[in-house]
Amino acid sequence: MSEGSYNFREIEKRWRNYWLEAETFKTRGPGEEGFNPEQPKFYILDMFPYTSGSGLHMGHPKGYIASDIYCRYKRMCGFNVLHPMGFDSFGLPAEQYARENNIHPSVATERNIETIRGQLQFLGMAYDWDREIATSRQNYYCWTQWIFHQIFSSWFDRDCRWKDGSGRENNGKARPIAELISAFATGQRGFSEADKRVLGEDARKGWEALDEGQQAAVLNNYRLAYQKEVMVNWCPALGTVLANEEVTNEGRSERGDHPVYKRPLKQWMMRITDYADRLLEDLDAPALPDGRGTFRLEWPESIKLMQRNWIGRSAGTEVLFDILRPGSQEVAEGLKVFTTRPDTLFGVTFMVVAPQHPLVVQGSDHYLVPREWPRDIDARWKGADSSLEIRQAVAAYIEEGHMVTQRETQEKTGIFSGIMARNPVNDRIIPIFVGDYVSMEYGSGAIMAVPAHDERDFEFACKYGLEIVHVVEGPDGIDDECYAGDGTSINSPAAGKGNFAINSLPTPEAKAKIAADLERVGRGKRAVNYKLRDWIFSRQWYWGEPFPVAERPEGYSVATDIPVYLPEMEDFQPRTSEDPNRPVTPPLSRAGDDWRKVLVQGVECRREINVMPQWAGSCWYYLRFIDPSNDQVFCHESKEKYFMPVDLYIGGAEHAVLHLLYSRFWHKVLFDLGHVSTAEPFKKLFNQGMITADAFADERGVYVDIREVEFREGEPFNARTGEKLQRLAGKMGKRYKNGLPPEEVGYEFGVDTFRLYEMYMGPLEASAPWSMEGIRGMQRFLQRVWRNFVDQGRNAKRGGQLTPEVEKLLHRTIKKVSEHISVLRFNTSISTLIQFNNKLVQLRSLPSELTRNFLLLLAPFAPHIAEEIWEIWGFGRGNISHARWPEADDELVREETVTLPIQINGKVRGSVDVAVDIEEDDLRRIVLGMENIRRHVADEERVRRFIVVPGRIVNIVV
Ligand code: ANZ
Repeated sequence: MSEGSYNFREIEKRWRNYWLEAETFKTRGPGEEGFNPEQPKFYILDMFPYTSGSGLHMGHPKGYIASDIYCRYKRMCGFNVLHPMGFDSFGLPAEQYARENNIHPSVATERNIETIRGQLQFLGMAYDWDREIATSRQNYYCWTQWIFHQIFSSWFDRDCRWKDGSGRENNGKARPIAELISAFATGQRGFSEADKRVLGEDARKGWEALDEGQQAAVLNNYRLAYQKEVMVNWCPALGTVLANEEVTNEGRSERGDHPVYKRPLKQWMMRITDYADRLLEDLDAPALPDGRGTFRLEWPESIKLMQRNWIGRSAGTEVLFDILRPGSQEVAEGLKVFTTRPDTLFGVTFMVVAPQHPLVVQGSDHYLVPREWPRDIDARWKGADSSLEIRQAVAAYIEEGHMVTQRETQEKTGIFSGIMARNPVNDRIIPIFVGDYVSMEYGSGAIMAVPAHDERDFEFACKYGLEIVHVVEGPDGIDDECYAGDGTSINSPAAGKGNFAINSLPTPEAKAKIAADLERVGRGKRAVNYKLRDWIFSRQWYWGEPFPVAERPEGYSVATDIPVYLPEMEDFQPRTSEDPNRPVTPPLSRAGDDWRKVLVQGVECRREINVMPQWAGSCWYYLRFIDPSNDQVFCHESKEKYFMPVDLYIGGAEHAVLHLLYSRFWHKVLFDLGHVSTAEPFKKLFNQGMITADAFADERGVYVDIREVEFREGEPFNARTGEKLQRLAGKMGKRYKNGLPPEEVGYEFGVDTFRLYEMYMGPLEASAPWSMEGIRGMQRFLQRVWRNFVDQGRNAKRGGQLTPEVEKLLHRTIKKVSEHISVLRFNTSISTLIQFNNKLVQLRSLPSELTRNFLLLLAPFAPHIAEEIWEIWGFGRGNISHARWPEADDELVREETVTLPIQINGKVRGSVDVAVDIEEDDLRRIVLGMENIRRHVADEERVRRFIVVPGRIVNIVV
C-alpha cells in the first residue's frame, strides 16, 4: 500500500511548531490574563521523568500518551485543563551520569532536560511548557527548602482532635513548634520519658532554666524533621549511604556490587510515623475536603493495599517480663515485649532480644553472672560456660551483628545471653537469647518466643534444641511442628474466673481475656506498632538540595536563611575507600569556608553538609506546577484552591509506596499548617502497564540491536550476518539493546501512528510486548483515513446528506468512544474508530458533518493528522484542540438495545438491557457485576463457561 500524499513527517512537524508558537495549550489560573472563573478545572498529572542521561525509549511515553489523550479530551469537553510537565533532576543517578561522562552535574542535567523535552515535544504532547520546572533549579529548590523549614518548625500534637473541612474527626495535627515551647514554658506541658532521658537530672528544672542546648535537645524529640543517630547501610566503595532497596540480599550494593556495612550515623529524619494512622485512614475516607467540596480517593485497590502493608499497623499487647538477678529469684528489672498473640503466653520457652538491645549492650556486666542457676532451669544452661566466656561470646556476636547487613532470608543465629527472665503468667524461668531475627526497630526490640506457634521461633528452637510447648490446638488437632493459626487454647489454666484462665477458649477470646487480665495485674497493656519507619532524610552526595540549617558551636542545629544554593564545586566526587571504618565525608565537607560558615543571629555556625534525598523534590512538585514562577510564595493560595486536588495522576506502579507515601505525608503537614486546602493531593490514581519487548541474542548470548533483527516466517535472524537468533521475552532497556528512542520510531512510522499503536496494544493497565508488525498495522489505518478524507474526500466525495443508517452509526460511535475514553479504555476507543472508518471508506459521499465528527473523535489520539484534515476541509485552523467534543443523540442511540435473559446452570436468574452490538467482554463484565447474578455465581473464578447467543440469551455455567 503506498503512502499516497500522507506526508506525516511534514504534517507532524508543522503542527508541532504551530502549537508551540500559538501557545495552544497554555493554561490560565486565577489572577492570570484570560482566566475564566466559571470554567470547571481538571488537573491531570504525569509522574515526571528522571533525568539520568539516556533519554526516553519507546516504553516511557505510554503513560504520557495516555494522559495526553485524556487531557485533550477533557479540554474539548469544556474543562480548564492543567497538564504540566517537568523534570526530577537531583539525585545520585544524575550525579553518577555526570561523573561517568566527566561533565558537571549542573550542565549534564540541563542537557538531559533538553533531550527529554525535545522528545516529548516531538510526540505532540499538549503540555503548557511555560510551566516547566526542574527540581534541581534554584527557583524550585529554594521552595523545597522553605517546606523543609515548615516541617522542621513544627511538631505533631497527638492530643489535638479536630474536624476537617468535610466535617470528619481527625486525631493529631502538626502545629508550630512555638506553641510547644510556650506550653513547656507555662508549665502546661511536662517532659516526656524521652525528654527525661536527654535531660537527666535537669529534667526537674523548668523550661526557662534549661540552657539553649538542652532546649534544642528536647525540641529534637518533637520536631517533624529531627536528627538522630541511626544504623545506616554504609557503602565505603561508593562513599555513600544506601537505601534498603539499593542493597542486594547478599548485603552488597545494587550498583557496582560492593560490600555494604551497618554503621551508626547522625542523620536528618522525617517523623512520618506520627502520620501513620492518618495516612492509613485517609486511604479509605468517605469524604476528604478540597477547596470546593469533598472527594474520596479513587486509587487501585492493589496500591492501597501496598500502602497499608508498608505502614503495617499491628495491634497487640505489650507484656512485661521480669529479669532476675543472677543466681536468685530477685527481680532486677523488667523486659517489655510486643506480641500479637498473648494467648500463647503459656507456650513461651525462651526470649530473644535484638543485638542492639540496651539489656545486652549496657546491662551485660551487671547480669552476666550465672553463678548459681535457678532450680528449674534446663540442665544445658547450668554451668555450661563460665560467665566470662559467655560475656566474651556475646560481645563478639554483637560486634559481628553490627557490621553485616542482616536479611530475613539468612539463617537465624543467636547466642545465650546469660540472663534469665520470669514469665508473668506462670512464673517459669526461661533463658534470654540475643538473636538477629529480632529487630531493635520494631516493638520493643525483644520478643517472647513461642516455638510451637511461630515459624521463626520454631526454626530457632530446632536449631538450638530448645523446648517446644503446644498451647493452641488447630482444627486438625495438635500439630507436631508449628501451628501459627487460630484454634483453641490448651495446656493453659482451666477456663474460669481466675487470672489467665484461658484453656478451651477460642483464640480471639483467649487473647482478649489474657490481655485484660495482664492489664489488671499491671503486667501488660494494649499497644499498636507500625512497620513504617521514620524516613532517613540525609544523603552523602553532592547533587541534591542543601539543608537550610546549620550547626551552632554548642552542637545543635538551627534554621538558616533561605535560599541556600548548592556551592559550585569542581571536585564534587565522593571519597571512596575499602575501609568500612573511614569517617564519612560528604562532598560538601570540602566546600570552601565562604559557603560552610554562616552567621545565624550573630553566631558563626557551620552549614549542614549532607543533602536531601532524591525523593524530596518530587514530594511537592504538583503544587509548584500550579504557580511555577512565583517568587513570593511556593504556590499562591487562590491558585492552589482552584486547581487542587490533582484529578488524575498517571504513572508507574513502581512508585506505589515511597513517592506516593512521602508526598502524601508532606501534603498533610502543609495541610495542617494551613498552606494547602486539601487533605490529600491525588484524587484518582492510574498505573499504566509496562511495554515489554523481546530481546534477541546470538549463540554467544550477546544481545543484537533490534534494528538489526529481521524476521523470516516469524523467526528472528541477524539481518547483517544471517545468523539465527534466540528470542528472549522481557523488559525493555539499554542493556538489552531493544529500546528504541521514540523519535526514531516516530520518524519512521509517524508520531500519530506511534501514539495510536501504544494505546492500541491492550488495556492501559496491562503490560504488553512491543511489535513492529503491530505498528505497521496502525500506520495502514491512518493511511486509509488520509486517502478517504483527503485524496478522495476533499473534492470528489465531499458533500451529500447523512443517511439515517450512517447517522445512527455516527451517534453510536460517538457514544461508545466517549464512554470508553472517559474511563481510559483507549484500546477499545481506537478499535471503534477503526471499525467506523472501515464503514466510511465504503461511502460514495462524505457529508461535512460526518467528517467533522470523525475528526473530533480522532483528535485526542492522532492530533496532527486530525488538525491537518480539519484545516483542509475548512473547519478551522489549528483549533481542533479547542473545538467542542461531540455529543451523542440519545434518540438515535437508544433503540439499539435488547433485553437478554440470563441463565445460570439452566435456570433464568435475571435479565439485562444492553446494546445490540455489545462486545462479549463488555457483556460479561456487566452481567457478572450484577448484584443478583453475583449472588448465584459467588466468585468469578467459578464461571466455567459464559455463552452468548447474540440477541437471544446469556448462558452461564458454574
Ligand atoms: C509471640 C508470638 C506467638 C508471636 C505466636 C507471634 C505468633 P506483626 O504481626 O508483624 O506485628 N515480634 C515482635 N517484635 C519483634 C521484633 N522487634 N523483631 C522481630 N519480631 C518481633 O508481628 C508481631 C509479632 O512479631 C509478635 O508476636 C512477636 O512474636 C514478633 F504464636 O509474640 B509474637
